[in-house]
Amino acid sequence: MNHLAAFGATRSDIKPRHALLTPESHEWITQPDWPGAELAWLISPDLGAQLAMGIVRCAEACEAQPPAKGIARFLFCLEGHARLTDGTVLSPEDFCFQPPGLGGGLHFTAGAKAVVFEWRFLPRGPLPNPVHGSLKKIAGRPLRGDDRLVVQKMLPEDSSFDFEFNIMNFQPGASLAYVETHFMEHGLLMLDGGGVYRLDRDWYPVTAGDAIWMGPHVPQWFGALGRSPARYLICKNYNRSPL
Ligand code: UGY
Ligand code: MN
Repeated sequence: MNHLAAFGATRSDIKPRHALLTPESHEWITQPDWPGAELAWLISPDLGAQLAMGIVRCAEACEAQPPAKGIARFLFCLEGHARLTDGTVLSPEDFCFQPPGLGGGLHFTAGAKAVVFEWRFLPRGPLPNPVHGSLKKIAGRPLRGDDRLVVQKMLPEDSSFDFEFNIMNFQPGASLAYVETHFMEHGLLMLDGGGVYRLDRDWYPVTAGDAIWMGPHVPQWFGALGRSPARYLICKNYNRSPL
């Protein structure tokens, strides 16, 4: 816990179109459909977002029931293990995608921690199949030819998917090439390192464990600082028209 939190300070900042959610302000809850788990929902539709993003932690073994009707789920394992209904075991840096009504629940071992995303899936034709994988097996691609900024795409680039989930890897000093503005939203979790995130007209120092919501059209830019690489997991509603 950040000692300044005892004096009412936090780096969290909730604005109408973006939010920075830092660990000292996480509020842990329990939920009947996640028996035994504690959840800190960091992004939710109450903010104006089209997605929910949270951290789940399990002091003892715990469960997640399948998502509600029409809802898809993506989970990235941070610590411990999660088991899918088909017996697949996810370890740290492994992930799974569960389309609505497919993929079932999850079982977590004691000490497990993961970041979870849920959203109302936009079906166009047949649903994609559930996906699971391991980040270490996903090849990285330089973004716009910059080999100091490498993207790993965890889901297939197939138009049946309505969201993408990527890992962005920045060498120290690397940055996004320009200030992006786009109608798609983002949910983001810093995994390693740190830097400065520009959101709208605010510049925030960010570090591992920080989460960000970027609403539609929010001007956004990141520059990695320090001596070690910075890495974040980012989701984006894509493969869709704005109308
Ligand atoms: O895919 C993206 O829009 C990504 N480059 N945005 C970001 O990192 N803020
Ligand atoms: Mn973007």
